[in-house]
Amino acid sequence: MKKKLLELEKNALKALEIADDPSELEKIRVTYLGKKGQLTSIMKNVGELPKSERPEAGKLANIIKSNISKGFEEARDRIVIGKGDQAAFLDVTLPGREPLRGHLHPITLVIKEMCQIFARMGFTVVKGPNVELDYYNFEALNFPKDHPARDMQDTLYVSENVVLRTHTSNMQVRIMEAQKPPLSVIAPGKVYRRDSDVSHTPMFHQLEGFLVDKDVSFGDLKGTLTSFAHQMFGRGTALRFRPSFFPFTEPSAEVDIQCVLCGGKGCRTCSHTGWLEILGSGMIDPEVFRFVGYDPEVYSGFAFGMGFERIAMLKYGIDDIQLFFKNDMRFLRQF
Ligand code: 2NM
Repeated sequence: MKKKLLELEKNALKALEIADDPSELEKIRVTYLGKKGQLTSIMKNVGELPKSERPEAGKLANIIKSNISKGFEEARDRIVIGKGDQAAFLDVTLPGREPLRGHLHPITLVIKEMCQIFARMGFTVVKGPNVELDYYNFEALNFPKDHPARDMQDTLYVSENVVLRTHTSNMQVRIMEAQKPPLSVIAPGKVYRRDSDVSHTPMFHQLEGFLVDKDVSFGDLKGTLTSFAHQMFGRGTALRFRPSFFPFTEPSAEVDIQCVLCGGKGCRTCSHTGWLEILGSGMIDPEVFRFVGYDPEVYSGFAFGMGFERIAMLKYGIDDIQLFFKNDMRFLRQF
């Protein structure tokens, strides 16, 4: 019986291998696996064997049945799909699978929203090179040669005089060189610094803005940034301007908003201070105007810079900056 079974398996698999149309396939199925097929009739005979041989024969018959069934399915896939006749397997009554629909990245959403706010206030949006001359990234912005930002620890150098820009202010110099005031421009884009932990990534996104005209005052800076914060975080949001230092502005101020999570009462996000730092700003240093050939006695202006990731984290309540760049669908799907 064992020999018979093995022979039958061999013949069946061979037939399945050669078969190349559905009706032939069906004939093979009936011949070997059908109710009156060869395998079925052999299996019926198992009962007539001596008792000691029955288990082994039964087991073998079952294995062979499953091998032939598998061969049949493979042949069916090969013949039906190979001929492009998928309709044979297509159940048109099943609900369709919805295609994955893409959407904008949370950082892109925040970039768009912030650019719209400043565009409504009359700012022009410009973009420029990410690989920049040391001159535009540092020199003309009044960062002296021994400034710590120029250290290799902080800046990614391409060569001695070329860096990956560490801020988007490189654009401000390029614009001022090419145009005369009045000017109001924002520059969104990628910037690069040698840093990586829960609050830093080596690439992040920044918005810098500046405005130059006659008689621009610190009041204009406060008004513009207050209007921005109110549009971004809500009308009632309180702001706080703290004295600070930047090489390209004098005087300089860091700007805090009332904590968006606790409303100023104090919580973990604001380190129990009630305030969140969101940007740096100041009146453009006369030294910067000298570099680009503007007369500091005639013109004045303000400038500011902020990180999109930080704003997005506050807006959406995200506690790990790395999440933005991990491509994890469980995170991205939520926006
Ligand atoms: C900041 C803070 C303060 C800034 C200054 C300039 C320029 F080119 F006009 F001088 N652009 N951006 C600036 C000033 C950026 O970021 C924290």
